[in-house]
Amino acid sequence: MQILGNLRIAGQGDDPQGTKLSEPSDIVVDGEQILWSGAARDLPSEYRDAPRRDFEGRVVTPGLIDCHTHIVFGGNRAAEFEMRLKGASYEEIARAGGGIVSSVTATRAASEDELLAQALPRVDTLLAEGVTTLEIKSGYGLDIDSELKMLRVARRIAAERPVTVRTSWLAAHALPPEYREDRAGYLLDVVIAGMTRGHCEGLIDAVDGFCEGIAFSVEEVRQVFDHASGLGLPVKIHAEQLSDLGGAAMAASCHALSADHLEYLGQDGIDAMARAGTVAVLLPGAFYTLRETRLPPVQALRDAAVPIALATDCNPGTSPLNSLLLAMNMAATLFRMTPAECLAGVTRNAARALGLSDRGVIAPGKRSDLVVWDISDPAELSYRIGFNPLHARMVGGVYV
Ligand code: DI6
Ligand code: FE
Repeated sequence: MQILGNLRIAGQGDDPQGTKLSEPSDIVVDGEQILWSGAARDLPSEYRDAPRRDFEGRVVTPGLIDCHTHIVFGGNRAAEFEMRLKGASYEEIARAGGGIVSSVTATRAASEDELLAQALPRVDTLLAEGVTTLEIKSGYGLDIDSELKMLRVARRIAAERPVTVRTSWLAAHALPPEYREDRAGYLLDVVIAGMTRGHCEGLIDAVDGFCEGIAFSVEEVRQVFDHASGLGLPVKIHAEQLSDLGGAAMAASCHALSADHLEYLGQDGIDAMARAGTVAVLLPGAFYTLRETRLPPVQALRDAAVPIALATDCNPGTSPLNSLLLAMNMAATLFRMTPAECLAGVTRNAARALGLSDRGVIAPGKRSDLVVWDISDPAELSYRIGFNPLHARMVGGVYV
């Protein structure tokens, strides 16, 4: 047992003024769990003799959660970046066989060790900013063995670093060249058959699909989700990123944990998400990289009380972003989310987007994943650009 003493807890819970700070507080931790938190003067006597580290009034938040990444991939897409700067659109590049497919070639060619070695520096950058839980998707393999290879690398990241990794099966990310004439065959032979295998191997925590004109239709993703439900796996979706196909509403009807991107989401989708409790995951790094001008419907999501999470979407094509703090800043500046919403978006609501009820808030019984910051106002986490005020972090009760 140990005490993290003299901290000010950044307001969370359902407090709309969520960037308020508590009075000087103590957090009692026992192994992977928080036992108690509250005003220092109320510390129960049974804890008083536990070893204590004094944080001198610093601000503490739950460990940050990056709930949407494609951080395992081979190679990079700097050349495509240059093409887009010269005017080519993301969709044009994708249709010409570049885009996702070029990352697929590099990912297939890489060994597990090589993919791990390429991913770890990106992971380490996130962790250095206080990320303690990370979602990682497959989707650059697009054949069963390569997709499973990606997920094994994701699991190895959790073994190599102090972070919880949640994996998502995203074989329905793009159609690989060898199936160009056989969409149905790809869905059955690779997406669905591979899902069953990955599930049997314990590699899949959730199933995702890219629902878009350049990817898969609502009906195709629904077929993938039906199979996931049969296996008891939760689902999530990439939807309404480039157009409004109604993917978010379909996903909500399948009780999706989250629908992600959502710039083109309409009111029907919002209502369906509100009814189902589906989290809206906004990805300002992709919005920024694609120079998108259509804003996600933040006010309508608020009005409907849809929980909003934020993530990096770290991927080689549309969001080469390795900073969750920068994602918070972008969401505030570009989407006009409040600093309190940004903080909830990478803690409480991000936990919900992953179906994790044991984290994302500082409360008894929750995981002892905590970050102490050298700031005086929690809004600084969203306000500053390219600045990391992390002072200390604890993962599962251990300072790292
Ligand atoms: N949406 C995205 O923004 C990424 N995947 C997706 O489904 C882009 C993936 C890529 O271009 O490599
Ligand atoms: Fe994505």
